[in-house]
Amino acid sequence: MTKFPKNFLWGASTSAYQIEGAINEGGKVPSIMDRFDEQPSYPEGITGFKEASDHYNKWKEDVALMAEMGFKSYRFSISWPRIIKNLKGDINFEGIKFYNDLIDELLKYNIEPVVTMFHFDTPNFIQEVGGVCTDKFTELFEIYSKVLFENFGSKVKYWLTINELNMFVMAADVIGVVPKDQQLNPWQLMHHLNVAQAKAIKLFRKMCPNGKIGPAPNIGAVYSNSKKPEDYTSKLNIDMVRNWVYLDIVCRGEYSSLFLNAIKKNGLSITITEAEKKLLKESKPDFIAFNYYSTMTSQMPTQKEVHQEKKDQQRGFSIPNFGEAVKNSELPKTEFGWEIDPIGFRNTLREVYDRYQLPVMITENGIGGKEKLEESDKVHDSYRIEYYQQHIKQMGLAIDDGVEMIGYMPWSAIDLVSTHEGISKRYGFVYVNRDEFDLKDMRRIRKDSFFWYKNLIESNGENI
Ligand code: BGP
Repeated sequence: MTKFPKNFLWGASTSAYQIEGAINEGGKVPSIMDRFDEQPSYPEGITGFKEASDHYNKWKEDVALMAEMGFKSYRFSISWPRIIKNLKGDINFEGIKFYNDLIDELLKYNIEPVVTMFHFDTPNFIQEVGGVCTDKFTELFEIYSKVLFENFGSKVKYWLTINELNMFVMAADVIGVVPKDQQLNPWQLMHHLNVAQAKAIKLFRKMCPNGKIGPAPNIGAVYSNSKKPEDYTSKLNIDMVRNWVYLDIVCRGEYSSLFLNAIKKNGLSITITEAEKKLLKESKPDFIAFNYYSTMTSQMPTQKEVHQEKKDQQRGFSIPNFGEAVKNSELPKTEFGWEIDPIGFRNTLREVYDRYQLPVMITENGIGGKEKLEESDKVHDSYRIEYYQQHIKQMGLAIDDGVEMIGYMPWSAIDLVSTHEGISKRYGFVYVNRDEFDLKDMRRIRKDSFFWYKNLIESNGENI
């Protein structure tokens, strides 16, 4: 049985726009997520983010529940549109107070705050000038970063730059991070985000010399679908564009020549200035945080056309002479069709650590499912307990293998609204009593997994 490190950060994760609600309260300005559900592409019969889990008003109760579970850490995002009011960078002090109070409350219970600076919710005033696809974005992100470090830098030790930077490339339309009608070169967009991230890291070194900062992409090992050598080539290709390009740039400070050649073959390129090259070289992280849900399996496509399944983050795609993501017949699936691969978790941890030799923090991992509130306020989510048991065991094996780990913050601390599948796709240890459109009383209810996780944390991972 693995011995987890003494100060291992057991906890869980959320993001502002998926949990807070109160989109017009406390001086918050609109974000692209506030009205995402009104876009024609948003699925019907699914709630948006206007009320979410009303954490903006219930945060104290929520933190008390985290403390009751024994959390050592809590990963949440700060809402940019709650902090900055306009292009001039005017500060909303009510927003600053909200997060200061939240952080103080966490520290009161000895819960380490782990802050994501940007989790999908671009303020509308930035979208109006082109959003994440422009140079302006990188400037504005630096201004915002300065405000964050100035106001919270002395209390928050662990910082995450941009949540799932790779999903801006791979699933922008599904998650709603880039409006559907906006034309873009996905790799140039990625580059803007990478430059924004580098600017934040550079500033952090100056302003918070005692803190730690890292990226937070979504990473998952890629398997070859067969013993055919060409399928292995496709695995290498997909690994490069699904995983490594996002970590190479921040950990090594440059794009690999294989990656640049690969996009060139598809008629694309990235414009990189000399100043950016220098900046990227000098902005390295202290650790790697990543979100893990599943692995991907790949083969060399036989068909000649690019095709992409529109479903979600786990979507299939096929690029001629490059790679095709296919279903893995060895793996079971969640109710929402995501492949479940606990051993893949160990494999991914090993690959990430071996490649970059930096401590690792897991900032998401979890299973979404439909749940029923039973009599006397019970929620029997044994499938979630089983999912966590399997993944935590494999994480333990990765630690035994030699992977240096800081903490585990699965998704999510309490129920919240999924990126595009509503509140019925629940992830939390705590049930929030609302339906897609009936807000009921938003009561918080401890699920079976709540008690299981509490016990696990108390024993530092031994009582699994
Ligand atoms: C990640 C995001 C989260 C979260 C999670 C689950 O991609 O960082 O914001 O929502 O996936 O995905 P979903 O909500 O689509 O089920």
